[in-house]
Amino acid sequence: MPGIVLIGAQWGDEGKGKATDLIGTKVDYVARFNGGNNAGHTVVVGDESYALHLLPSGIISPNVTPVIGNGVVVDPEVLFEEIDGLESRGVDCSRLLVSEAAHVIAPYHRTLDKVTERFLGKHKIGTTGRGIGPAYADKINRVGIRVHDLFNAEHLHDKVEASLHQKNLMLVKLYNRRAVDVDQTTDELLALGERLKPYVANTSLVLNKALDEGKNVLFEGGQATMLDVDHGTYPFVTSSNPTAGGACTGTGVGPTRINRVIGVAKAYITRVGEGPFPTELFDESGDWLREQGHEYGVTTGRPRRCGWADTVVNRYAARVNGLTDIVLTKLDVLTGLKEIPICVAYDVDGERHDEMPTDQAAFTIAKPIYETMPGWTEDISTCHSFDELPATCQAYVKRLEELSGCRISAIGTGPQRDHIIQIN
Ligand code: 2SA
Ligand code: GDP
Ligand code: MG
Repeated sequence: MPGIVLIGAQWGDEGKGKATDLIGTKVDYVARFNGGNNAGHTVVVGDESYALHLLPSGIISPNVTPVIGNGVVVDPEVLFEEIDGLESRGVDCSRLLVSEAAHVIAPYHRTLDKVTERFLGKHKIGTTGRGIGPAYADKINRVGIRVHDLFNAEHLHDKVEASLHQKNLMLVKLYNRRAVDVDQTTDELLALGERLKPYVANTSLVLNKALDEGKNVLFEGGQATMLDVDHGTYPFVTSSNPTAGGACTGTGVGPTRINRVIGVAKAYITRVGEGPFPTELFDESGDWLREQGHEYGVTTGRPRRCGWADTVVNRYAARVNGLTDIVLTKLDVLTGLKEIPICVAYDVDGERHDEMPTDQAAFTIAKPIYETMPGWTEDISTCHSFDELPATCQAYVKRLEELSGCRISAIGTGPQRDHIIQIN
């Protein structure tokens, strides 16, 4: 039975937490494969709302084993805060498995993230400041600390020394900061390792065995396609691969084990941080979407930039992820609009582009070409089937599906767990 990948099709915050939770009731394992506590997923269960950052959404469901894969960067301090917070609300986190090969975010990564952003000035990326980029940079530079390094004092000291050598030169000479102490950092990491130990496992082996036994595994992406370090709007991206391929490298499971790839897309679109965004609205429509959709960051509280649906982005996401279906969220937010524009292509310097330009200079100046659909005023949160939706609302969904080149299998009609229409 299946390996299902679930990813963000746009710039994040599409409602992946809710979509994961929807499928989560049918799965045995939920594995995160990229990013870290830069993610913010909201899962609403009854009257309770959970904001998850590093923990997989499956942590809320007692029958699911949540897994943090090798592709995730783990800040142990944040992990424990999140575990303590959930356990104080009665959520049992003892089932959690953390890959021994995942990289660790150390305090100096957080410092470097903030200092680098400040140093970049007008070229800044608008990161979440959680140390994500510097931790992945260390991984690629081969000076990273992995979870299994936390269990051997001598070995860890060696690794921390190697990792800090160049950074301390930079911190002191370039950023006018104090050097980070190797001994003290090693001791801090060893203490964190002690608490982490019971959760640590060979998660690639666990997940492959689970798939061999016919268990259902959901691979949950953090961030989204347009923030992918390879396929996103580089350099305004995160430092991992949130696209579907990342599910394999980020968990140690081969592509032949994936049976379904779900893309989560909002009925409009948002972005946080810097970078190009062709359908961004700078007028009152943008403010209206932000307020209607409560578009503020789950991790940092930053107001999200808002814009009309962009089907060039959706088509691109369908292609680079090999999407089998789309879960369309937040359709209810558009209720009350007379007309709803949909971006169907871009105008780049007078030339029409039906597909995403890979040249970022072209994407930065891309102007949306819109088609306009009639809106609806009826409350759709009480609709439980596609046929119950107002006719103009059905037409909007059908047009989005057609332009995105991918089947829409479910529609979010409100923030609650049961505000969803499944389409067979
Ligand atoms: P980073 O911190 O190095 O990953 O930042 C690099 C870029 O990636 C963007 N990014 C995100 N975009 C949307 N949502 C994210 N998670 C939080 C949420 C964001 C928040 O769910 O609301 O609370 O602000 C997320 N994480 C990273 C980031 O804005 C940079 O553009
Ligand atoms: P994620 O990062 O993709 O998991 O998304 P976030 O949790 O950061 O942001 C999505 C927000 O939209 C959350 O506050 C969800 O509760 C909310 N949400 C999800 N689906 C729907 C929906 O269909 N309608 C409405 N109104 N809100 C939704
Ligand atoms: Mg989010």
